[in-house]
Amino acid sequence: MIWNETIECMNREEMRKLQSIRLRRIVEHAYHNSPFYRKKMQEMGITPDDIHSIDDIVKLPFTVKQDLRDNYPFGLMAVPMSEIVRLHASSGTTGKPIVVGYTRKDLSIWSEVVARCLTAYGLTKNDSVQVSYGYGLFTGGLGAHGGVENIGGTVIPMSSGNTQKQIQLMHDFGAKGLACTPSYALYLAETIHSSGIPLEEFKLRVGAFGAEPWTENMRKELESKLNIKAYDIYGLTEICGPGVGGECECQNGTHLWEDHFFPEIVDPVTLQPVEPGQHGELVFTTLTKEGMPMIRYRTRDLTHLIYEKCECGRTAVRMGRILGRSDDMLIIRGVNVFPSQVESVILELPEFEPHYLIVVDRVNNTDTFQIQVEVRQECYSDEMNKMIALKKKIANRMQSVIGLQPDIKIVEPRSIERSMGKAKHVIDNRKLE
Ligand code: ADP
Ligand code: K
Ligand code: ZN
Repeated sequence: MIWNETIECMNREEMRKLQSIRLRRIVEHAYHNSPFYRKKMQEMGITPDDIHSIDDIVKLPFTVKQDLRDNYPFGLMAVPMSEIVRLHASSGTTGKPIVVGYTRKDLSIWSEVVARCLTAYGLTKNDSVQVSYGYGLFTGGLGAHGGVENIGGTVIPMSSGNTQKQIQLMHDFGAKGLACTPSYALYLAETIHSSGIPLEEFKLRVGAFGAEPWTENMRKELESKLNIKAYDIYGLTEICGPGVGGECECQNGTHLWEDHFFPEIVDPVTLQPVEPGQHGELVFTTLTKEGMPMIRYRTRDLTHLIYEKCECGRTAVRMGRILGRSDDMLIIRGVNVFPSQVESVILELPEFEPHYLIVVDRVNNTDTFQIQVEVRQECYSDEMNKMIALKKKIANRMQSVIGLQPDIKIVEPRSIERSMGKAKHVIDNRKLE
């Protein structure tokens, strides 16, 4: 099933025409209604008249997170506040949060794109979906919520937390879909297994997981633990929230809804567009957003784009898995390390639980690199030799994947903190210096 076949399966030439019309319109809107963008464009010596087609997008200035901070809270709004009907903000682990405002139309587009995702996962109005993303300023909860209502499904607005109750109601209400972070899905799975309720008594079939990077190995883990199909949903507050893209039944890339959010991949250093299909930083331009248009917004997410038509019939461009945010990349003894690489290795090895914590520090001018990981109860042993062999096994595998030998600390099952939202996988004590 396809929610909006005309758009999702539009041929590329027509899509580019549509994007061209919309780009011109959004640039006009931003230029005339947002002093921030007008100033930026004037500094580059361009006006909306320089934009003829989507190819001209490269003439436009980039926007970065710092621009949102510098203009906190409402400096980037391009409509009067009377037109803004909703605010959201991202967690903003450092400094001021990022605030975004939506008009009525922006909200309806958001629920349209989430509806496309949910339909691609096979959900319909006959299904109920438990939304276990946090509700509130975070876009996850209300974003997924709007999409479920739009397809006519039954929303179970749980928000995150209260894990025992989540399990109980998921069971009693017969939720077919679960929308939450992959980390929380893992925690919910663990809780179901220890609850003693047989998995067969749950109607769960579909996971809509996102808001943080996750790996193919994590997908396999969640699918087998919950007996579901686990699909990716991608988004970020600055662009609208979850639903900027979603996977289809092929599970072979995340379709981006490029009639609303135009994606580019640029080299994060030179900021030049990369060759088609190459990896780089994902950049979005919102083609229809009224409240707070984003022009060439640098996401910091590293991925690549796939332009071939998908087996599912959709032509909408696909994005490969996100390796991580460039901000999350650790440089340890000169080697680039992504938490997702560590996750992937841990999930390959059956002796370990899929929970881990990376601890980095600097001792005597040298970086230390520790990975704490839980060993499965069945694999735990009092015999030193066995534990040492296990440590060696995982350390060697890390060495071959990352190119760096970590110090492995095996910890007791359930000792690493579980996450109900975005998991925190890294403690970098070097930053405290
Ligand atoms: P914050 O920046 O505070 O985390 P957001 O909720 O806006 O706030 O986070 C958006 C970011 O989350 C994205 O830029 C991306 O790094 C990450 N993200 C969201 N969905 C996914 C996904 N499906 N896969 C990988 N990363 C994701
Ligand atoms: K996120
Ligand atoms: Zn597809």
